[in-house]
Amino acid sequence: MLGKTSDIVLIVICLSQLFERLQAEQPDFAEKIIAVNSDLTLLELDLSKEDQSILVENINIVFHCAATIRFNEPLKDAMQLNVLATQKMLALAHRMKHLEVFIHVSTAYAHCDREVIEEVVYPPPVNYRKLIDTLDWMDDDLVATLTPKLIGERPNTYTYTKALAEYLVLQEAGDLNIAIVRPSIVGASWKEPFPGWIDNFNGPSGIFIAAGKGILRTMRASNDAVADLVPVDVVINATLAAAWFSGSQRVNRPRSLMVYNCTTGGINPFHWGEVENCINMTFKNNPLEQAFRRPNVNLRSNPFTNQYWTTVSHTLPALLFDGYLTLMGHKPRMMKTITRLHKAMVVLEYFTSHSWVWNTDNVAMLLSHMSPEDKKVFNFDVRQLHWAEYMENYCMGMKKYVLNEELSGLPAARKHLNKLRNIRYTFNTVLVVLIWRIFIARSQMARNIWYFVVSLCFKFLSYFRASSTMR
Ligand SMILES: *[C@@H]1O[C@H](CO)[C@@H](O)[C@H](O)[C@H]1NC(C)=O
Ligand SMILES: *[C@@H]1O[C@H](CO)[C@@H](O)[C@H](O)[C@H]1NC(C)=O
Ligand SMILES: CC(=O)N[C@H]1CO[C@H](CO)[C@@H](O)[C@@H]1O
Repeated sequence: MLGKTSDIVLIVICLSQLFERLQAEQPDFAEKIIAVNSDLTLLELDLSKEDQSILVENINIVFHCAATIRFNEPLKDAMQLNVLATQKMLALAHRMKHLEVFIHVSTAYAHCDREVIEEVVYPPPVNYRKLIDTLDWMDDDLVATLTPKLIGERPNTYTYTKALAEYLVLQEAGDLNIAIVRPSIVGASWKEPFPGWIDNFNGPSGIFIAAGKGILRTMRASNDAVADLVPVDVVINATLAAAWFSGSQRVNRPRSLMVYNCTTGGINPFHWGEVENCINMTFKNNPLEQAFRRPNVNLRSNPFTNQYWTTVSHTLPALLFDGYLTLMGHKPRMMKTITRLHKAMVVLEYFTSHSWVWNTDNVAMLLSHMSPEDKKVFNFDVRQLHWAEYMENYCMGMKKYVLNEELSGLPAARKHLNKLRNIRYTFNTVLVVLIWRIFIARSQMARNIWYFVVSLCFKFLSYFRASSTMR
C-alpha cells in the first residue's frame, strides 16, 4: 500500500530521533500508516480522487491540527491556512461514511481579548463568510492596511484567525461529533518518548536559546505573569482522550461539541520569573557552546527601563562586537542577530506581560471519566508536573536536538564561559580606571588612591590569569 509520498514520510520518520523508541518497540509500525499528499490552500485540499475515496470509506476519527502558527502571517495567508483549510477539512469530514469524531486543535489564546476564558466557542467580531468574500477582492496592500483595525484587541493574525476557525467549526458542524482542544504555549515533551524532546524554535524556544547563548539579556515581561506552558505530550494525550470521550458518549447524545482548555496556569501555575530562574540555572551549569556572553536574563515590566537596558546590554555590545569583527577582517553579524531577536520579542511581549484565567472544568471532567488504567496510559494530569525539572530537560533538549550540541563539548563550553567572565571583569576594571584617570585624578591624594587601586587590579588580574591557566 506504500506510495511515493508514504516512502518519503517514512524515511523522515525513521531518521528522526523522536521515533527511535517507537521503532524499537514496534518495528513494523510503518505498515499501519498510509500517507496521502495534500495542500491546504488548494481546491479539495488537492487530494486525488483515489485518496478522497480511501478517506471517505475508511476514516473514523479526524485530528485536524494543520495550521500556520506564525503569529504575524499576512491576514490573507492566515485565513487560507487556518480558516478556509478548516472549512475544506470539515466538508471532507461530512462525506466520510464512518466518521465518529472530528477533533479541531485550536489555541488557548484564540480569545485572548478576554481575561477569563470559559470552555465555550465565543462569537468572533466579524462573520467569517463576509470576511472571506471581502479579502477575495482586496489587494495585499489594502489588506495590510486594514489588518490592525480588523484584529482589534487581539495582538496578531494568528489568534484572530484561530478564533474565526472555531466559530466556523461550530457553524458548519452539522451532525458531526466535535471536540475542540485548546493548548496554551506548547513546549518540549515531559515524558514521551523521552523528556525534553523538541525540534524547533517556535514560541518561547527561540527566546530560551537566545538567553542561553547570552544574546538575550533583557526582556519585557512581568515576573509574576503566568507562563502557561504545556508539554506537547500532555496535549497529545489529552487530545486522544477527548476523541475517546466524544466517540464513546455518542450513544447518549446525538451530537456534541466539547471544548477543552488544555492549560496549566489554573492547576499548577508557573511564572515568567521562575522560567527566567530555571534558564539562568540550567545554562550556567550546562552552557551552550560559543556563548556570546554569560547567560543572564532580566525581566522588566516597565517598557522604558526595558528600552534603556535593550540599548545598553543588546545593541551596544553587538555594535562593539561587530566593530571588533570588522577590525579583524570578518563580516559583522551580531547586529543582524539582535535585530531578528528584537522582532521575535515584540511578538512574544504580549504573552509574557499578560495573564489569563482559563476554565478547565471539561479537562477535569474528562480525567474523572477515565479508568485508572487509561489515566496511566494517557496521562495528562499536570498537577504532577515538576516545573524546575521540566525546564531543565527542556533546555537540555534544545541543546541536544535543536542545536545538535554533543554533551562531550560541555567542559569546553564551561571554559568559554569563564573566559567571558574574565573579559567582563577586565573590561569593567579598565572602564573604572579610565573614568578615574580622566575625571577625578587631579589631586595628590587621588593619585595615591589611584596607584593603590591599579596595583589591586593588577593583583586581581594575575590571580584570574593563574586560576584560569590552572583549570
Ligand atoms: C540570573 O542570573 C543573574 C546573574 O547571575 C542574576 O543577576 C539574576 O537575578 C538571575 N535571575 C534570576 C531570576 O535568578
Ligand atoms: C502520554 O501517554 C504515553 C503513552 O501511554 C505515555 O508514555 C506518556 O508518559 C504520557 N505522557 C505524559 C506526560 O504522562
Ligand atoms: C483549575 C482552574 O483552572 N480553575 C479555574 C476555572 O475557571 C474559573 C473561571 O471560570 C476560574 O475561576 C478557576 O480558577
